Amino acid sequence: MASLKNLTAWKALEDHYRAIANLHMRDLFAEDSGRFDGFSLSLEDMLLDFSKNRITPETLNLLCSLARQAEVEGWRDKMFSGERINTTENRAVLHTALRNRSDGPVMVDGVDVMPEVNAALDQMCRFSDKVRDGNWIGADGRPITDVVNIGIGGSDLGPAMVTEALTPFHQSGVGVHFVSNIDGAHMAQTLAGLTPATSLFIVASKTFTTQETLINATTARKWLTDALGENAVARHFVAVSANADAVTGFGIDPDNMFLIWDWVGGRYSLWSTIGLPIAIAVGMDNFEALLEGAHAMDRHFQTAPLEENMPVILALLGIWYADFFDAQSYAVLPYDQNLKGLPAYLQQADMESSGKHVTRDGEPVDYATGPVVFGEPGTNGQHAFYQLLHQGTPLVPADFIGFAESHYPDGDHHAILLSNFFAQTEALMQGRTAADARALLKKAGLGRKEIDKRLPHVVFGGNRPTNSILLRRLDPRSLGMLVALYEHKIFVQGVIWEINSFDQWGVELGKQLAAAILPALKNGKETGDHDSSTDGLIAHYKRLMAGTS
Ligand code: G6Q
Repeated sequence: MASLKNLTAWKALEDHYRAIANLHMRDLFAEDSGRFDGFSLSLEDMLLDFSKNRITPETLNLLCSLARQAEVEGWRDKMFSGERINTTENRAVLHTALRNRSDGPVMVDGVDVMPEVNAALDQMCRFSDKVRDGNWIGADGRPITDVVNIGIGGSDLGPAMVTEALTPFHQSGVGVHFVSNIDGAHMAQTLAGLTPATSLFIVASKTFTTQETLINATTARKWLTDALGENAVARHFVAVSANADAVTGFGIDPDNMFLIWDWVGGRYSLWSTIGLPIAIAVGMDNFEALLEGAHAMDRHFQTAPLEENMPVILALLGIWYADFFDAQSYAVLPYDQNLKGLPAYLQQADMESSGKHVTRDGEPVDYATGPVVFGEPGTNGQHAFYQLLHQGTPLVPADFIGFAESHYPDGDHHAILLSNFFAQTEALMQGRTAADARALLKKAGLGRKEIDKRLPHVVFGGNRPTNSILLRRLDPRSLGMLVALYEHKIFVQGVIWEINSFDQWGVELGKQLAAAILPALKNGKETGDHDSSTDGLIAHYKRLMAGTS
């Protein structure tokens, strides 16, 4: 059995929870005019305001003791120094080496990986410059106008999110597209707008065995060779992978392969050559600024005391709600349309890392681990699911993320956007008391009877926790800091929950199961191999396809 609950800090937090669970943040703010100063941190332009949480200074002390007793600092040092902390896959976890902007070495098994990392960055730089400058010539002599990244999961979500987030920094007329889904619609609809002679495909797959990516790449290859012939493949396909043999087997010139290493986890790989589409879209200077932002957060994570350490604080608050308040989800709410991919990105980063039910030693956990992550950009979410955040029965902690400056400053859009951000966090914290609600209804001209009837519906309990993350503007550096902040938050939670945050056996299961059913869909083989529901679905599919249903 896991040992977390035996830690003295855990037991103290259980007692403390009972003592403060019914405190209202409204009162905590009223009692302490310095609450914002006491519960906020900054790094460069990034402010983390965590004062609107159900905590007191004692909560924070106890949570930091928990982090110390769980040896967060020791595990952090193991990660940064290249120890094989991903034990089920026997791998080091070194996405931080990819953005190591210091001159220092990073050792894996006694070998400094930095020369290889820097060589890969140089290769990315040369190639992305060529494509953007029109010097990478297609089979018929024309320059590339469109790049299609074919990948899925970690080989898609990170680069897609960052490329979109940095839209104001796109440097050239080269369009960058992402195809991930095995659903033929995704590839067909993307290709429909493209010309073979001016299209370049990046096949992004660390393993180069992922079914979706290989099928999509095969479809793209046929589309290309039907128009331009087999010889065109070398000019129109490049690969990002750790599997050189499979890349060559697919027909891609090894000179056009960008290397990734087994110590880079898929969902932590946007900083690697998997970021090639980002570099093509925004240029290598901006890609390096992204790395530098992440490196600044790495340094902060490594050096700041736990009490002042942003990722540690975010992680501890997440544990406070998941394990003591029984919150089973949390919302990520970017108040920036270009960051609309962030919730989906963090869904993978967080849920694939923390969706674990056994400890690193394989013992069942007897506490909650990773919550469900969801979100939408504000203000869209306000008109959709915020109702539940304000008045629903579950407690849903939320992270609000915004930027002081807009890349699109015309009119009042941005001030209105941010006023919504701030107002929502205030309302979630304050709620609306019965007295205020009554006064409001009275002012609207309602009679006493009608007021009594409506009152329960317009009262808001408040006391709903939020973190506010405010930065100057969304740019490569601030985005790097933001993403690294969440990566380290996830890491700290994994250490405290005693889980391996870096494997993903659930993904592997999906890969195997589909392979087992495909033959039954493709040929006339009778079903009967599966449970009655799965067999029933297969049989009904076949009847529909045969026109007999
Ligand atoms: C991420 C996971 C997973 C992976 C995809 C694609 O951490 O491992 O999302 O990125 O399954 O894998 P390939 O890059 O090997 O195609």
